[in-house]
Amino acid sequence: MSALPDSAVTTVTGACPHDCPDTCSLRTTVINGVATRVQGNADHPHTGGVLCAKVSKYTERTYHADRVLQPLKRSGPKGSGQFTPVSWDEALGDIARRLHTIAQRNPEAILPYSYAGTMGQVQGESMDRRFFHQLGASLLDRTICASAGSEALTATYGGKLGMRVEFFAESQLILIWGSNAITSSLHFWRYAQEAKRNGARLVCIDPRKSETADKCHEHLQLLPGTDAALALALMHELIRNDWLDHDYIARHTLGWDALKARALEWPPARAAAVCGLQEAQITALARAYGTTRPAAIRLNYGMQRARGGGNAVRAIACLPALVGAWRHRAGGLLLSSSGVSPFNKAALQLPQLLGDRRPRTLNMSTIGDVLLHPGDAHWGPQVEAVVVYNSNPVAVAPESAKVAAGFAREDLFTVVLEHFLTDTADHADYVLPATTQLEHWDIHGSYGHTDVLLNRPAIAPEGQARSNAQIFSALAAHMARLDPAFAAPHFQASDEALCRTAVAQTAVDFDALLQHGFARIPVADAPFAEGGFATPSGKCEFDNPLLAQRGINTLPDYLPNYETPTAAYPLAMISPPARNFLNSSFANVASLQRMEERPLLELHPDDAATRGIADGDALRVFNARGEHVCHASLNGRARAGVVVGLGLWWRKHGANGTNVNELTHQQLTDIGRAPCFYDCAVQVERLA
Ligand SMILES: Nc1nc2c(c(=O)[nH]1)N[C@H]1C(S)=C(S)[C@@H](COP(=O)(O)OP(=O)(O)OC[C@H]3O[C@@H](n4cnc5c(=O)[nH]c(N)nc54)[C@H](O)[C@@H]3O)O[C@H]1N2
Ligand SMILES: Nc1nc2c(c(=O)[nH]1)N[C@H]1C(S)=C(S)[C@@H](COP(=O)(O)OP(=O)(O)OC[C@H]3O[C@@H](n4cnc5c(=O)[nH]c(N)nc54)[C@H](O)[C@@H]3O)O[C@H]1N2
Ligand code: SF4
Ligand SMILES: [Mo]
Repeated sequence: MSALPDSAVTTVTGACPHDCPDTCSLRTTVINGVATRVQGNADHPHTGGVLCAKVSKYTERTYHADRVLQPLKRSGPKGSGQFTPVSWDEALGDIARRLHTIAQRNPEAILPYSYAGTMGQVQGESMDRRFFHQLGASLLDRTICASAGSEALTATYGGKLGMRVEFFAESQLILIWGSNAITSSLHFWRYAQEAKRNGARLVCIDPRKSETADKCHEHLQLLPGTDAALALALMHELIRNDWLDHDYIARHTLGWDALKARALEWPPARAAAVCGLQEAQITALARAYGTTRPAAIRLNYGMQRARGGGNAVRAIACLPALVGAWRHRAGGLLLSSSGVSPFNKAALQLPQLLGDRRPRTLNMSTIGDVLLHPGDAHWGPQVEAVVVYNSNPVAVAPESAKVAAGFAREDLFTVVLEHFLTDTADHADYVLPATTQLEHWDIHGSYGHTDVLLNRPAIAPEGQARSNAQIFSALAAHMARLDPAFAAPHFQASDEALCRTAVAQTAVDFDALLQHGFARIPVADAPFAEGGFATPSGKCEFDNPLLAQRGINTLPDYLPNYETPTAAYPLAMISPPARNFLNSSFANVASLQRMEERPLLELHPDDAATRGIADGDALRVFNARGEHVCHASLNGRARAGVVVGLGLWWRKHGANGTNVNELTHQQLTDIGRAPCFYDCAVQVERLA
């Protein structure tokens, strides 16, 4: 390395694009145009120079031998993953003609499908939206992850806002509720560790004895989907012992009398029976929460993936107001901070291109049913074309047998923008090679902290890869030959110009971003210390009258899971993230795959023993929807009655060509129309 001239070695500041609350600032070392190392930026306080194992391996992913580096056209049967390379012109020309033909009949027969493969404003939600708005395609309800919790939080506080993550370091009690922080929000965990060193107590509330539970002082290992019952019993104890901040309740909350009456129906013994906990665990937690200041709750989305997930978030979100925790900057709750995002989304996405058209909205969480729907007068036309980017629905969406059957439809025209031949890309008619974060511009907010980050390209695009925004821009240029509306200048904006548009007329200074890579958004230290909730009443809405209009109970309640155990399917299955994957991303990176070994199902030793299953045995986990073959892990993390299939492997990695989503269903949460990944009953059998 010392032989190289200094000028050939550069360090480029970027941002981690992944769906992770931490949104780290990256420093990429580039030698002679090749990225050799990706590290955490020590100058960015939340990153603190530290990255997770996954993104530390980013060069392995970027230079992976399996990267798709040129446009591919299907050459075998649908779903076979057989392709031949074609030129960009041939691919985009044909795609434009196909989409135009469908749009002339009815543009709603075209469906964009994207999620958070990158969370960037430009590569995630800019030129693509302009393109589909101009086309008049069906709109997508992006519910697959967080909409139950987000809508529930908004119904209670008025927006996605909460404690600033750095102040958890000053808390004296932290409830880590439905989150395996060591896996999924490592940089929050660093603040929690600091608090622990300063004497704070850490309590984990999770059906799995996670890596995080191992490191907390207490662990309440409740049954999946029972969090609302626990929260109501905590309220019961706060009331009975008068551990309440009466002044805060009187001035800053709405519906206290009704909530109080509801909570008094939940003595700890009742909740203990529902949650599968000891009564004493609940009363001890209530005492700690009622008598420790400042007390903070780190809620995460793991606890809202069940039928009552929205109500559970509402119940938990009431707790800080009851004890006046919000008065202190190190007290309160954090689920998501994305409400402070300053971006000018309308300027990026140009919804006015829809004109007076009002296309239908289809829910991404039921993509299986959506693709299999024949279409009718009420529902609208059958989906004839789907354009997928930043997502791998065949692996990540629930009830994957139906999702795969939908994507396998011979008459469906499918375009997938990807880095790799994922399970979804295997079903494409065209696969278009997309750049990775090291190869393109982007700009990022965060849902875990409150900074804005700029991502500069560190290297030139690999092969013929183009960024998502450039691909939609080039596709628009081909469409313009068939429909002049696509010739408008807003389809030719560069990625860097789109980054500038994102923060134009906001408090964020683009030149400062260019210089430092990140900028702080001004936010109050203790956002609700004096009330000031963004709800219509300006109060924390325990009782929210507007929910009634949507057919939702106005007061938080416990709703049992859709799938409570039965004789045929006696085990509850949850499928939270594996530490070394990010959803289904990284599941094909060899060094990370080795760390996760193979698809596993964690079982309690008693549940294994009654089935004659030993550690490492091959097994089938099944229900009426399908079966998944994997191996038993008796690592002590599962509680009796609950099995854990850590996700998300690709289907094609599975011994029988499936992953855990073969077992999940498409019913939706109480609030937010989201999937119920962790509300799923199964049976398990040793494989002969
Ligand atoms: N390494 C890694 N990091 C990730 C991800 C990843 O795949 N891998 N995914 C990212 C994404 S997309 C998201 S949305 C975030 C958030 O990710 P989350 O979905 O919040 O995932 P975790 O933080 O792992 O927390 C899930 C925890 O909730 C527990 N849980 C399951 N059911 C229940 C329940 O009913 N009640 C309670 N109290 N707990 C329950 C699980 O056992 C698990 O330990 O993480 C992001 N970070
Ligand atoms: N059983 C079960 N299922 C789950 C979950 C669970 O806990 N259990 N978690 C759910 C959650 S929280 C979420 S958020 C979803 C996530 O589901 P997805 O959003 O689909 O996330 P990934 O599986 O990471 O797939 C993202 C894909 O985008 C691609 N990609 C990344 N960057 C770019 C880019 O710049 N351009 C293009 N064109 N492609 C790019 C990646 O290569 C990857 O294949 O999964 C959900 N599914
Ligand atoms: S995935 Fe999360 S922890 Fe890892 S580098 Fe990205 S933002 Fe940081
Ligand atoms: Mo997610």
